[in-house]
Amino acid sequence: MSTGPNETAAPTPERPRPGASSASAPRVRHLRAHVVIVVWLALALITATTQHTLPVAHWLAIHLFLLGAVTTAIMVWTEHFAVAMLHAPPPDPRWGGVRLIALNVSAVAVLTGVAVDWPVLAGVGTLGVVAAIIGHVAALVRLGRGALGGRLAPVVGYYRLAGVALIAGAVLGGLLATGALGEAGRTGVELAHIHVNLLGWVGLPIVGTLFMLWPTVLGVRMEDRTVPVARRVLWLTGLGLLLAVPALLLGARWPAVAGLAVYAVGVGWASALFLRTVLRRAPRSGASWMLAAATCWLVVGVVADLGLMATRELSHLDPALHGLLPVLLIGFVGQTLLGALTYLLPVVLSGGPTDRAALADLLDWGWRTRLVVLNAGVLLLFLPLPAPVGAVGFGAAAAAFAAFLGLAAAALVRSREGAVTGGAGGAAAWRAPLAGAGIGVLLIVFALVAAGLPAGTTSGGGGSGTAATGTRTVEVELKGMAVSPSRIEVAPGTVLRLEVVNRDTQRHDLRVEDGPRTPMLGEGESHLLEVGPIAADLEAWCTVPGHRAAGMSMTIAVTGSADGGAESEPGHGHASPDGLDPAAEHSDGWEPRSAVLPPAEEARVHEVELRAVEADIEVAPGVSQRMWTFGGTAPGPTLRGKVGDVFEVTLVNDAEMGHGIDFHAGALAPDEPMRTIGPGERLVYRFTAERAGAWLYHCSTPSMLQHIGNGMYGAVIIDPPDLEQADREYVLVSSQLYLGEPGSEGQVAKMREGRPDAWVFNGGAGQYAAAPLAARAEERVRFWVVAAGPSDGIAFHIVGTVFDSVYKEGAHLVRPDDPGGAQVLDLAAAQGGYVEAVFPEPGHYALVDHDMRRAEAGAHGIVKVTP
Ligand SMILES: [Cu+2]
Repeated sequence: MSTGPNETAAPTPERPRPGASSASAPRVRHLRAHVVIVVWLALALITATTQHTLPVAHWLAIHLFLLGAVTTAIMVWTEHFAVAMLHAPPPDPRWGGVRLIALNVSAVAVLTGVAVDWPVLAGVGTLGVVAAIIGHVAALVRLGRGALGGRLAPVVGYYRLAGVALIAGAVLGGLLATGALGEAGRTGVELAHIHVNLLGWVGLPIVGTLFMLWPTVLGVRMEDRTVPVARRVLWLTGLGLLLAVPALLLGARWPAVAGLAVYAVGVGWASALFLRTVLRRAPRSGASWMLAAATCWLVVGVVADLGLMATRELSHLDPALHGLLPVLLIGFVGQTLLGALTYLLPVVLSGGPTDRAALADLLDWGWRTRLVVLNAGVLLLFLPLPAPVGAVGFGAAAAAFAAFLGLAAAALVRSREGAVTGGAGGAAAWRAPLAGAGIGVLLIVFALVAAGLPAGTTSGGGGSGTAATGTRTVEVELKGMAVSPSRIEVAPGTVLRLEVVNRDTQRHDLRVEDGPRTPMLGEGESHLLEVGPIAADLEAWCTVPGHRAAGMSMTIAVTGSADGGAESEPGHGHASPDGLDPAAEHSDGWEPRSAVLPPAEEARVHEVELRAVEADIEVAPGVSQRMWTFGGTAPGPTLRGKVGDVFEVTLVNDAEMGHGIDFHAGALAPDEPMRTIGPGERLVYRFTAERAGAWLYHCSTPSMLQHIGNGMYGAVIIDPPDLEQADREYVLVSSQLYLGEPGSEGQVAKMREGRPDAWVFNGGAGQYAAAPLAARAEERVRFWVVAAGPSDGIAFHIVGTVFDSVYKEGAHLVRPDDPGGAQVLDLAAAQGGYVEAVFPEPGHYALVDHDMRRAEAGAHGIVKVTP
């Protein structure tokens, strides 16, 4: 085999052959493709910098870049390099053109479909992308058949595998974009989609190509070991993805970590080879510096991704991963594109050596400044700095990109003129379609921009009178249990679109009366809601239970309509169910909640799992109520330990809305452990109980009035170090009971106005009257009491006793050897403590809340004392 220059240098240009038209044909194809790439890049840049005015700007910017620009570039260049490395005859250019057009048209369909929320179009576009890539992979496989096969033929394996990755990635993306998935599997699919596309479709061809391109750009011979290393890296990265992507899809964290680690080893191996190459000759050109910096960002990105995945639950990975996107998208992918095009555009676009040097000079203009600005920008975006610094970083990176785009556009114009004056027969013929395509893409995007602008203004005709035929787009924010604006006034007939953004950490949606609704939106997610022409007043609200009652609603009012303020709200007025009778009979099979408090376990670390679930519970004799609970009971389980013990509580959300948890017994920064987690998610809450007391724990999700009022509370008992042994210990958690559909207007109104249906101990009205607590005469009995609220405290008293020991909120107020005694343990909402009594003789001692309204409405029980 020959070891001529083509084996070590880039398998580059179609050399100028005699006959102008045949010489220019590939050049014209490249020119055309790169105009499209530059247009995509420009659109991505525009979208990224107008984030706040577009409904799905974040998504759109990323996909204009990756699906538009990068995918087109990869398709063009992998085919070009495959031909060179396989020493294969060039494939039929017509089919190549068809694939590129199919890809671009499909990409436009996907982007438009998502932007205007037309899932069918997005779905069809996805199928088009998949078809184009299948064609591309098939072409790469066909190229290999009967080709001579150069030394670097293994690199083509990267391209084929990348194509397969994109097919998988596009199918997953299509499922996400069309909303074909429910909420349940979304996280896994999203993570798999991101990884297979970024590390597979984009990462593999870049790493593969660098084996050849890196020494070429540096102008040195390839390392001897390049080919075996390239083979092994392909195996490692391929196997890594094959393990990581399905694992992410299934939510299996550790196999995913293992897969990513294998991928990282592959990248590390390749980088070590690149490093050896660069040690022989330092980079001098802009292209080589950009490729070097890009490779560094790849390593940073993969290692950081691996670290994140190893240290947090998959369900919490997504927000953290977004912090990595600038590194991978701008630092790695974008910069690789810039570096590669800086080197390659002159090679494929020039008509001769002089021309080539001139183009190279043009593209190299100001590269040092651009390099520094771009990478400084990525660094600012990557480091955990305050938001304004990140914005500066983004501005810097965007400026560097814009500068390159300007140069690339100039290069394309220049070589187009060269191609035309050079007498290429086909040149004039493609100008019109190319211009048409460019203008078409621009028009689509301007339409998107126009559609998405938060107009607040009515466009269109019909300015006179009350009738309007215009479209109006209004930005709507969901935040802090409110929809803002809470009222929109429109002229009759106005076509209304709501751009709904969730600015809350909790998930919300917005449903328009008799109209469309958004999916559940996570923090920062947005959705464009087409409400259509407005003929009459409408309400819109969040459908998460309780949120509408808490105030998450808005009115869409038609101006001039005859609503004289006599609004009748459906459901308002016919409020609470009938009052309950604490003296009635419990239903068959009813069991009281045990009040017995077992001693603390010896273990110093207490591992507890609490599952947030909804349950129907008999809360008063014969009355069943839907409750929101920790662990299926209200109150949730009582935890007990000693001072210094560590509690590691795993909260699993098995309910259908978000919940969180807050333990008063330990001090820590609330931000992470008290956050709201969505359905299916889990979080670990670890605290050290540094101080003794009877503490409350409760759900931390707004509206806490509703979450506590519906049952999400419990007690944590931390024994004081000198705690004497008692003969018996009981725990009583007091709370208010609100009957009715949880979160309904009627129920929430009662909570707000402080009109409970009952006051209860351990969740049941009168339950210890029906099933008395046991004690023996002369025994010392300790009663731990925690006032859970949500709003009322308690005046705890036991009829017929005197408390000789009172411990309230961390302090012993009365001790047995004190001369004084106590009649009541008074606790405000969320306070706790204990009292001790020695029952002098057998009998029935009533335990009550000595606020008699409450005692008579459920907060009473009996201690039955036997000889
Ligand atoms: Cu909750």
